[in-house]
Amino acid sequence: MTKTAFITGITGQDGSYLAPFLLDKGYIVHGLERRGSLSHTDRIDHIDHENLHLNYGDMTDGTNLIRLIKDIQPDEIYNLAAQSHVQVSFDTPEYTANADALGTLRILEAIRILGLERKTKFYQASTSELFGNAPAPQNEHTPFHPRSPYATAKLYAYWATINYREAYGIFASNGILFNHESPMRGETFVTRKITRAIAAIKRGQQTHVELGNLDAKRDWGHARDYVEGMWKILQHEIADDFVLATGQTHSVRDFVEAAFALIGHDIQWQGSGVQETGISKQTNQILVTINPKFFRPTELDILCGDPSKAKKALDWQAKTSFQDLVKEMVEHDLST
Ligand code: NAP
Ligand code: F7E
Repeated sequence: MTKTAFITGITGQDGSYLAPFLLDKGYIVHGLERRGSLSHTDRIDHIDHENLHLNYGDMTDGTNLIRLIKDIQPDEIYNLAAQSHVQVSFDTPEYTANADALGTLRILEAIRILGLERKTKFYQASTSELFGNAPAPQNEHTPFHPRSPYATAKLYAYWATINYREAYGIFASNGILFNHESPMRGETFVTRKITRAIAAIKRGQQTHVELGNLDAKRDWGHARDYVEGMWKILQHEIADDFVLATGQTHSVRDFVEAAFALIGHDIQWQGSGVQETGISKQTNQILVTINPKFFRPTELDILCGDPSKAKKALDWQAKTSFQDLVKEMVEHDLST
């Protein structure tokens, strides 16, 4: 029987990988599209498929979400929509809570109000940001300590998902995903900011890139691998919560060095604090400077996930190495 999926956040990075993944599996895919004065659908415009349908709506508009879910009657909902930028959440905490925390509640309530508790499975896009500065490696048993308005909103959504599972028997699962990137990554997240800057420097359109904390460490995987994990989480025999991660961690500094090496610059670091610069060994150009405006009021020093539960229960593991991820992103930005 053909399954129907509803993806909120279909126009984002993960949605743009998940939609074709599900279409290839034979799903009918509905997505939530925000109306903007300019189009938001660049990442999925290339998907020309009769089973892909976009519906206008917003995570802050509960009645519309109920109407859509009533009409679509989804077998699976992937709740990917969110104000997903940690630094922006410090400037927009109320909106972030509305979209990320209450938005999740609105979808769960829609499933309950419409009597879809036994039909519709629910995937919540939870995050390694929940762990805060808990010692690495972090797994499903690591205590949470959110350190941003984004993470506190996502903590509410995480627990709402579990509460609706326990209270109403909804197949509702959290994927606690560590950072995952791709050529489709938003341009102000640090990896894509670096790879886009490299392409602009190579073309002579920019001299250097301004960054914040170079010493933060993240467990970076590829979005393509992680959307398969989302699907596997909803195919598991019981609803449960899973960490998806690579199990390896690299600093922002490591990412800078790996990315610039691909265009022939070995970075040498000079100075410290806000005076630190990254200089090309080959040309002596200053390619990296520090701008304190990219520092956060509270930072996460090291994220490194332990994905062994997902490996054992879901037969899932990250396939793309850090080096291959950096290469794919740099090559994409150099070619566009
Ligand atoms: P993204 O690229 O920022 O995409 C976010 C999506 O949410 C976009 O489609 C965006 O629409 C939509 N959206 C935002 N606010 C909305 C609203 N009020 N109503 C309706 N749609 C709204 O994020 P991503 O990297 O794909 O991440 C997907 C999800 O996983 C997010 O929930 C994120 O918090 C979570 N997550 C991401 C990572 C990661 O490393 N990527 C790790 C853990 C968890 P527009 O296109 O119109 O802006
Ligand atoms: O920052 C540091 C920054 O913004 C990574 C989201 O998908 O993953 C993402 O959140 C690190 C931080 O991602 C700049 O301080 C240095 O330590 O790329 P990011 P994030 O905050 O880790 C989690 C798992 C999510 O759930 C989120 O939705 O890089 N950093 N210099 C910088 N970060 C940015 N953005 N810009 C800089 O110039």
